[in-house]
Amino acid sequence: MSEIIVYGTPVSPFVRKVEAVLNLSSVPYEFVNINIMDMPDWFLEISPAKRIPVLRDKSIAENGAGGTIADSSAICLYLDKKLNAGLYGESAFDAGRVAWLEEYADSELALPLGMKLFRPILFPRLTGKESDLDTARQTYNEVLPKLFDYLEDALNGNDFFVGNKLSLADIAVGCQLTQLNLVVGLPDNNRWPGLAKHTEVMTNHPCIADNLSACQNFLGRIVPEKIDLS
Ligand SMILES: N[C@@H](CCC(=O)N[C@@H](CS)C(=O)NCC(=O)O)C(=O)O
Repeated sequence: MSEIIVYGTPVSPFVRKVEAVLNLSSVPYEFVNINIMDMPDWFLEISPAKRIPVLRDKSIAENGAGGTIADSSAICLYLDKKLNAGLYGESAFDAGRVAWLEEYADSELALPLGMKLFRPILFPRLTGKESDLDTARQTYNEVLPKLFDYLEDALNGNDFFVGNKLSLADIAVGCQLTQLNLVVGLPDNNRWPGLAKHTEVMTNHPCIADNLSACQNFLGRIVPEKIDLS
């Protein structure tokens, strides 16, 4: 029996991030699916912000809000401390950079990528309608390039963002950009070669392999083809 429960859906990049951290430390966990369109009351009690993921550590409390943490960043911080995972770099400055790049991925990148590209492609199809490709195209061509420029510079020719070793910054950025890769593809290799390679490496990383294959199973029926937004 696993001590850890993750509540969410694999198609959330924030859930993917938490699963990646657990997998990197080979921690077994139970996954409880939550439908974000219709969150049950018991779930809202442990997710006051009405968001996934939430994590329960049964060694703290098996029921109620007591043994739970909401928000992927809070969860990953907890797991890093609990498991001694070393995902915040080696110095105080590294830890600050990791936290900043995680925040950049989770807000600056996630907002347009999730709300103005991924959802406009996926959500209409869930009810038999056509994707809103105008919105997705505008985000892809007018919003994301500036964010990709910043991330390409932040990589600075390295394979990883901080201390040139895998950290939560890579996981956070990678979990967002794998979302793009699921429905559109990698960042353009000609414009952002470092970021394209980084996304490819993260897409193939064993820590998110199971999550991505669950996403592909689900998306395969709804968005079977990669969509050209250029
Ligand atoms: N800052 C939160 C963001 C989580 C988030 O936005 N999750 C989305 C799914 S990707 C969600 O739960 N959305 C609920 C909704 O749209 O009603 C975190 O890092 O966990």
